[in-house]
Formats: sequence, structure tokens, C-alpha cells
Amino acid sequence: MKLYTFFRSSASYRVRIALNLKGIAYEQVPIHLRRGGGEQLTAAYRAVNPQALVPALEDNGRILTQSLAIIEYIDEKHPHPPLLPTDPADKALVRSMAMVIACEVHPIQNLRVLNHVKKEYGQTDDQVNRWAQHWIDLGLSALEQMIVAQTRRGKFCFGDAPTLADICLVPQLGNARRYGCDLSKYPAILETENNCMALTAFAEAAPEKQPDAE
Ligand SMILES: N[C@@H](CCC(=O)N[C@@H](CS)C(=O)NCC(=O)O)C(=O)O
Repeated sequence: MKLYTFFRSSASYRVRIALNLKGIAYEQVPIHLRRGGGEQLTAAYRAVNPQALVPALEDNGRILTQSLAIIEYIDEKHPHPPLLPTDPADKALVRSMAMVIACEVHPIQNLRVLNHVKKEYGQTDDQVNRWAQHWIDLGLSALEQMIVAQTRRGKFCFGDAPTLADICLVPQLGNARRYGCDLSKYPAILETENNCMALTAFAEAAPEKQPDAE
């Protein structure tokens, strides 16, 4: 398998965690999101992913995009350990936790969105950071409540094994810190993060551990 990735990309980080949890060896193809105006925007990379976003996963001659689709593909092809619970309602809960991050928070504080807000609407770095903080805070405060309220409260977002929800949460916390969010408001999230980072699969997927890290 070949993963098109950038060390600081949280969507790529999600896929790296999933591959590590499954014990799957893979090759990394670094796509630098800033160098030369962004390698994701080149014609060569657009041929891999027409959305000009990382990650993309190449497997058996097929290229897959969108981290959640990639992770579910990996999970279906390599079912152990499972990344989703089997009970339909539990599965929906874990997916909804993942989507709080992947659908509601991450897309509106992504590089291209923040660049657009700066360039087209004349916002300063400080204003753009406050925009990112606002949406991250909104999502994390909802997720904090979801973690505390669920019936299978354990070491992770859901129960005692890492799931898709943890895979989305941990990389988002890196972004949150980068934008100066106060995470002390989210004790259940911080406890979950600690439990995740104690696992090699999460620790080895961290941005600073990647071959393209700066
Ligand atoms: N929904 C997509 C999001 C992918 C995405 O936004 N990737 C970011 C890095 S985390 C990216 O490539 N950004 C490049 C840009 O904004 O130009 C996924 O889950 O794969």
C-alpha cells in the first residue's frame, strides 16, 4: 500500500493510525502542502486525487481518497482489530463522534479554507486563528458531552478499545493546540487522548514521527 500523506495533515494522521492499528506496512509518498505553493495542487497530484487533498491510498492499483472512506476500506479488508462496534446503534454513535470532527470541525479550519478567508475577505492571521478556535471549540465541547454521556464509557471515546472516533479525535487535538484552543475545558477528551497516545499505533503515527516531519 502507498499512502500519499503530509506529516502535519490531520486527515493523513487518521489513516496512519488506522494502518498502524491493523499492523499494515505501507509506503509513504510525502505531499508537501506549502512547498512551492502546495504540491497537492500540481497536475501530477491532481491525477491521484482530483480534490487536491491528502490523504490518498493506493492499493492493488486502485486509488482511494477521503480518510473515512479509506479507513472503512482498511477495516473491511483487515477486520482485526475492528475499528467500529458491531451493534448498529453503537456503530452509529461511533460514526457520529467521528463525524463531529471530520464533517463539522476539520473542513472549516482546513488550510485552503483559511487561506481563502485571508485572501478574499482580508482577514488577519489572528482573526483566522479565532475562526478556527471557534469551530474547534464548538465541536470539542459537543464531543466531550458525547463521550461522558455514552453507556459504554471506558478508556476511549467508546468503550475500552480504540475506534474510528479516537482516530479522528487525536489528530484534531494537534490542530486545536496549533490554533491556541484551551483544551483544559475537556477533561474526558484529554483522558482519552492520553490513553490513545499510550498505544504505539497512535504514537508512531504522530506528525513528529513521520519521515517528512520538519
Ligand atoms: N475530508 C477529507 C479532508 C482532506 C483534507 O482536508 N486534507 C487536508 C490536510 S488535513 C489537505 O490536503 N489540505 C490541502 C489544502 O487545503 O490545500 C478527508 O477526510 O480525507
